[in-house]
Amino acid sequence: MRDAILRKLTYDLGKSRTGALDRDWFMATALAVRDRVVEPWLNDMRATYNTGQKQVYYLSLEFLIGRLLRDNITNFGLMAEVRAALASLDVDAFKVAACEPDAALGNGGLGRLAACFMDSLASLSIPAFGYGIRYDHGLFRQVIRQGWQEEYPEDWLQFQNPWEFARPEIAHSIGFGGTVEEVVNDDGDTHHVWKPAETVLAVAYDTPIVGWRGKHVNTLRLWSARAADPLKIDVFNRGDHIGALSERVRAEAISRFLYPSDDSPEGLELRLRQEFFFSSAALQDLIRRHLRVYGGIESLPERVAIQLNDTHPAIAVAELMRILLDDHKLPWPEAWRVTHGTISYTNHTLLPEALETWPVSLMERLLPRHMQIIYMINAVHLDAIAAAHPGDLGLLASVSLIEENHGRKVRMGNLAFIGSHKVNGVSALHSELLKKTVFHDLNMLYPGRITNKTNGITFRRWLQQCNPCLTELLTETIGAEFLDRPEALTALKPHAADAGFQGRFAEVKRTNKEALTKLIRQQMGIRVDPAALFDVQIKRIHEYKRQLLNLLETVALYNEIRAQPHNNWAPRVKIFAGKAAASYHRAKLIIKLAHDIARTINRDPTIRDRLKVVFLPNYNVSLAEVLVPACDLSEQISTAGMEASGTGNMKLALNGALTIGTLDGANVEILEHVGAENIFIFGLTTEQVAARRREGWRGQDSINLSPRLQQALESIASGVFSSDDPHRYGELVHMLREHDHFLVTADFDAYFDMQRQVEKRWADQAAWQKSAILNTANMGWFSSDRTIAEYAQEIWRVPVPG
Ligand code: 26W
Repeated sequence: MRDAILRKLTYDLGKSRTGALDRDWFMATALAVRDRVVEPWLNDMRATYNTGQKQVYYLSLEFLIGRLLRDNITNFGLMAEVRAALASLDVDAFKVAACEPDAALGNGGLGRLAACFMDSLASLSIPAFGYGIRYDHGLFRQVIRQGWQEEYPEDWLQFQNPWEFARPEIAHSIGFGGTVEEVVNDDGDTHHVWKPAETVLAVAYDTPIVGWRGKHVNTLRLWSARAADPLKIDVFNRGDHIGALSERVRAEAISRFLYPSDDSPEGLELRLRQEFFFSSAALQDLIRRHLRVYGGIESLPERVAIQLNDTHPAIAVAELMRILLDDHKLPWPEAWRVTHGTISYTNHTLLPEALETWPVSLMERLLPRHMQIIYMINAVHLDAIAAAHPGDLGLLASVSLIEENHGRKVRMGNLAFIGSHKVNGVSALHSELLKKTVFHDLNMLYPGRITNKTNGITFRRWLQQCNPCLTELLTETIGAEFLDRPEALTALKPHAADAGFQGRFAEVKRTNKEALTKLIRQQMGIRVDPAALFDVQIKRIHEYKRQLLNLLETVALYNEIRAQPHNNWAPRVKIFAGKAAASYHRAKLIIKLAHDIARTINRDPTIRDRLKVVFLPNYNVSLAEVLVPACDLSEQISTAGMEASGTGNMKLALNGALTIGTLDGANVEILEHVGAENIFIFGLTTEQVAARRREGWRGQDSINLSPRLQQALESIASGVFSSDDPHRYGELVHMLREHDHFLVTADFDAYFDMQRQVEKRWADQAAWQKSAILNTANMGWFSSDRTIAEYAQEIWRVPVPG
């Protein structure tokens, strides 16, 4: 390994040992590790073709991967070797690892889920490709200036990406616009030929994805856009050198940026271009591979499973139909059988504003042939329903692929539903709500199509890599079996009440909290006490996730401490991190409020160490890897019925945090697994939330009943935390009093009271540690290996070799 690293440094980077920067050592190490990956990778791909195994294709506009060095090293079992090699070269392995930029090609949960799934697919030896876009710039870098979020471009490819293999020879033509011609052949059959006005090339970049113990290696293939005719030579020769490049700029814009929207589509043409670009490239790529191995297209459903990660690749339904009808000349019913048998779709949100729709006019202009096909799918679909339910116009309107009311739009959720043999939600509650709400009528027409696949997380990254001390303690205590079989963590249960083990478990947590303490001091200049309760809310900033509820409780607690400074308050550090969509004004105001509250509390001499508030900037996968192992209390407090699943909740509980949460998303299943004594559940249920909204309830109704909440709101409204601009939060407080769509005020008292229960448990450290241990012991089921095994068996119908 030492020689390999030195060779890379010399011959690939052209550097000497003395002149090498940490970043050069990172590149050299990554390239040396990558060399170990290549042979098993090529062998696995060959074996897949030779044995005719079914391939899984995961289509996702987001892959939120983070760093890969430690991931590849642990999965390949090379940790000791690499450490020793770097040590012998006098190189600090931690500094080297820290040089790797995060691959932040995703916004949040959906993107991170895709990354966990890639890890599990490889670890279960299921042959799979991830298909997405190689954005030049991932999710924006968040800078906080005077408490306000500012967005800066992120530049992860600045110093080259050592993990990827450029494949300039793998380039598919992606068409846009133009016309559709009807051609009648000698047999009198009509065929359609799409003549795009514009062609862009999708060029492949491959990253090998190493499974646990290096057993299997899959491919993440990301597409980069290139102009088909990068330099218009006629224009160039006329002397217009800049104009000659304009086509290139327009084409390459497709893979320039990740859309930083979260839970609300921006409705921009460029976004639709991105969606079609990568869906079409993926289909062309996998069909070419299929034909090379199997000859005929009809066998696609037996050999290929395509999973749509949300509706972002839903246009694949129409594109696959187009390829089958126009290029392969399949009759409609046969094309539909192949499409429907191959594709399935995962829904990640119930928020109506997040369900994608595209104006018919835009679709007709950008994808004229696809629009024809969508009309045809709709006609076949609606004819069948009209025959079975004569006269039910309401039903037809609700299940149609076209929304007729607010300007004609294509409903991508309905297209994905109709085009799929299975549709799944991401937690038990969410899947049930899908049947009751957004897909109520479609579920009635196609019973059994909706299934549940509760999300999971990869324990390789979210336990072994991010929490090596806990991993070591677990291995010493219950053996190494849990590394391969996460359910084996239950062997920990008998140790939960053992005072000696509790002490060691607490010591591990303390070590992790010290590391976070150091980071907080370095980044923010704030001193926190690692002995305090670390209360953590880390996720996208969104009203439904209710960071505002947490902040209101912080203010109320602050008021109580000030009123009775001599009480025996349990020292607490409230830690926040997360990004707001750049255009989401109210979420950005909530970030500012967190900073205003933090500044006031942290500098109040009566409070001292009893309460500290910290907002860590630029939340990303790497920061999560420090926060997750150091958390005591995990905040999962969304309005019931609104968080599809959550996966941060799983990461924190696995690492021994106790959850304070609502009965929402996967919290419900976490409760079932860890037991009611080991989790703090509060607040309105989904049904109660719905009832309140139906009854026309207003925030003021709840505020009137809670003097504590009144006081907290008044202090915010009157400028206690914003003396420089006392009315800054007038809008926010007004919204809570009048609308409060997310029922922050309705859940306030229950939340406040539950936080006092948390303090009681914290005061009894033996009881707390016991609960924390039982969380770790009972979280095995939430491994994404379990989730992927379920997809494999029930949706993709591929064997799980194990
Ligand atoms: C088109 C704009 C847009 C962008 C992203 C709409 C919707 C999204 C995603 C649905 C946002 C997302 O990440 N959803 C999260 O998915 C996770 C993985 O299933 C769940 O755990 C989270 O509850 C869900 O919010």
